[in-house]
Amino acid sequence: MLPILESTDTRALRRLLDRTPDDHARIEPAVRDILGAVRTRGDKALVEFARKFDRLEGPIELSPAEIHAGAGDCPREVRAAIRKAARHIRMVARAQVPATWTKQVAPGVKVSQRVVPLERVGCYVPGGRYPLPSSLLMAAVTARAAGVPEVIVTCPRPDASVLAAAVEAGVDRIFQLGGAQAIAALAYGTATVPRVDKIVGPGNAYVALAKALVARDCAIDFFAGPSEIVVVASSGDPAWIAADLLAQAEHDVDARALFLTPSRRLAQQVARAIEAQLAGPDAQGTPARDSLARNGAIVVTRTIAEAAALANRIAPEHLVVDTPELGASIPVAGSIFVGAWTAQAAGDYAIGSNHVLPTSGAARFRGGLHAWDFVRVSTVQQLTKRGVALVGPTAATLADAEGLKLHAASIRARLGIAPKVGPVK
Ligand code: HSO
Ligand code: ZN
Repeated sequence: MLPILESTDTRALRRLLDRTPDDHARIEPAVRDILGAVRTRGDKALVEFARKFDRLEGPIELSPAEIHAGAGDCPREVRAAIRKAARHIRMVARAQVPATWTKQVAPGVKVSQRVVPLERVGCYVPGGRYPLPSSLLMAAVTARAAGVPEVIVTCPRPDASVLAAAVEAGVDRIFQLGGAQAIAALAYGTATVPRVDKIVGPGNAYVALAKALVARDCAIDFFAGPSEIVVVASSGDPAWIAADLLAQAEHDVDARALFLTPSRRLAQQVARAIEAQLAGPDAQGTPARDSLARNGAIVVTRTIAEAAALANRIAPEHLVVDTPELGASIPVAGSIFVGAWTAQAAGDYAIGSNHVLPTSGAARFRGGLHAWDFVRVSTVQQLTKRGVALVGPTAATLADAEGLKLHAASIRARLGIAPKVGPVK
């Protein structure tokens, strides 16, 4: 039975909140070795690692003919669902693309925002327990919608559904690579794999650490680790709440599912519903029970406001609330699902919002994967003679205050005050 904790039990609560699974220190030497080997030995190292870690023999890259033939094996209804989900994701991503604009700051002082897509991005698609065509769509469709001309995918074992998603998203190239070696290939490039400007997508601990380690040489999105869900509600259908918690617990033993409520009665009903659903056929053979036993909990709070404050401290990947007002009172979450009809797992696939989301508290400082992740936003500025006459004196005064005389001189030159010169040696 899922433990029901009291919010007044500060010790139990702290144990629950402090639990950040962090085996990075343990795996770091191995990940560094893999990155170094791919960097120095390129394709040779990739082939060795593919054989050793993924038991893969074939060529690193799939040909366009192989991609299309494989995608053709995907059942027709799955392909139709992929197409529809992609359409929704595209619609949302297009709305996200930042606007270009021009602002007249003062007469003759013009500042514009320029938005330019990245040249080439790499989407990591995990090849773990389940094939994840939905994760490919979330990354690749969003990249394309942002205008990225070249989108490449790495996936150790792309099945027919992943290939169909790649075709739908307009992916250019697919490499059968997984783990830290895939990240190294994307970040540094090899003879076969081109170096990318940014790597996005979720992965296991090795992938997450490899992304963090290459981040000095290649942009990355963020830490997207084991799935998390926090449901905050004072009312609702216990079977539906239980189903949402179980759905994310299904991903991984490290997934985390929490229910925070001021209603003791609802807490008990949800605990019973979880037990009943865990005994059902769909839960068999999944990590859901282990995941809940390790990282799950129901917390009974004194008030709904206390539950909201607790959720905010957790900064969950997915937040599920029963009313819009409650959602508004919890600003720190990766993605927010409002109302009983909003099945959180529908958002994993087909609502159109992105499911590549920050985990382990990273929602404190950013939201999910977004069209912004695939563009450079720069400013372009232009002064006229009148413009420099307006802002030049202010700038020169500040340059003087900082003691940067040559800065000041370069500005005053435009104001008719020639830079000081000395004898040329
Ligand atoms: N809930 C996962 C994404 C996913 N679910 C893929 C099903 N397939 C992380 O947000
Ligand atoms: Zn999911």
